Formats: sequence, C-alpha cells, structure tokens
Amino acid sequence: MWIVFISPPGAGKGTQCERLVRALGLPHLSTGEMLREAMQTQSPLGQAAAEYMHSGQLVPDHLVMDILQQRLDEHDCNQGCLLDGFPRTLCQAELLHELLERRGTPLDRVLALDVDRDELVRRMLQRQRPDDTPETIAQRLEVYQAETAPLLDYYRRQDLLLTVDGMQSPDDVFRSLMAGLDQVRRRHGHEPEDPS
Ligand code: B4P
Repeated sequence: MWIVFISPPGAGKGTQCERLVRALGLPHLSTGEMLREAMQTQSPLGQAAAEYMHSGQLVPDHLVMDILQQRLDEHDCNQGCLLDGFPRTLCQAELLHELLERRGTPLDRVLALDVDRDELVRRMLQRQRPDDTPETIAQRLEVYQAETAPLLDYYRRQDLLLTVDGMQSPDDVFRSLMAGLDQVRRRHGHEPEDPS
C-alpha cells in the first residue's frame, strides 16, 4: 500500500502519520524527520539541508531524493509505505511516479489536511521547533502555496486525493482519514475495523 500525505506546514501530518502507521502496519517515511536526523548527525547532506530548513525553504529536490531513495531501497518498503511530507514539488511528484512505475506498484491514495492559516501559525508557534520562528513560518507558508499546493490539483485530476478537515480534534481527524482509506485497505486485503 503506497500512501502519500501532503499538507501545509503545521497541519498535523506528523501527528496523524504516527497513528496511521500503527493502524496500517506500514513503514513511516518522513522526509522532514530524515532531514532533521541528517542535520543532527552533521552528515554532509544534513549540513547542506540545514541552511534551507532554517530559512523556511524547501531542501533541493536532488538532496531529498538521495535521502529518500536510500530508505526506499530497504526491504521493509517492498510492500509500500506512508510518505509523510513527500512529494512537496511537482518535480518530486514526477520522480515518485517514475519510481513507482519501475516497481510496478501504483500510488493508492494521497491524503491532505485542510487547516486555516491562523491555526497553522498557532500550532507551529506552540510546537517550538528550531525552524518554527515567525519569519520562517511565514516563509514556509508562502513556499507551500507556490510549490506544494499545486500538487493537490495534480493528484485530484488522478482521482487519488482525499482531503480531510484538519481543524477537528486529532481523534476525529484520524477517524476521517481511516474512513477515507476503507476502499484502499479492502483492495490490499485489510478488513476495515473501528479506528476509535
Ligand atoms: P515536516 O517535518 O514535514 O513538518 P511540518 O510540515 O512542519 O509539520 P506537520 O504537518 O508534520 O505538523 P505536526 O504534526 O508536527 O517539514 C519540515 C521541513 O523539512 C520543511 O519546512 C522543509 O524545509 C523540509 N522538507 C521536508 N520534506 C521535504 C521535501 N519533500 N522536499 C523539500 N524539503 C522538505 O503538527 C504541528 C503541531 O500541531 C504539533 O504541535 C501538533 O501537536 C499540533 N496538532 C496536530 N494536529 C492537531 C489537531 N488536530 N488539533 C490541534 N493541534 C494539532
């Protein structure tokens, strides 16, 4: 099962992905987490990514692809995974499409959360991550609109997009996401159960 999760920064992707991977038994591949780990270990890739992340920019596609490709080659991803925060650009979406075509495993569903701008800012300021300063947040929201929001239409046209109201409580968001995945889960032989 191949699932993509894209949403504005601070919408709650990471929060929901943790629950989804437990419920679906899928590997969780968060490009944000991978990049933060690379920064912590001060690997060359982490050092290259740091200046982009600290200024609210997207990390260049080739660096993100390098780190993701290594992880996708691990055997636990053979049957699919939950991609958290990837793709974030049209170029990344096209590279993912090619990669899945080569594997002969089409994308099953693209999840997205809809959250008001003020609430996104509030959540990020509360989170207090080093890249969550008011200036960086404003920049990330702008970059999201320019680079990532167009992917919603891209996936809507392919009939893959499921948008959920991210203003609800975390439990209700999770229930809505799981309900929206019923069909995909049946296709992969999982009997949908009550996610409460
Ligand atoms: P990410 O790590 O993907 O993080 P994010 O978009 O900022 O946050 P997320 O939506 O996961 O929010 P969270 O659950 O924490 O990206 C970080 C950076 O990495 C990017 O800016 C970029 O520079 C780089 N990057 C990553 N992937 C890339 C790619 N593919 N290409 C290029 N660059 C890339 O939730 C936020 C807060 O809200 C939390 O405190 C949470 O507790 C709270 N919350 C969650 N759900 C809630 C709810 N329903 N109600 C109330 N609060 C809620």
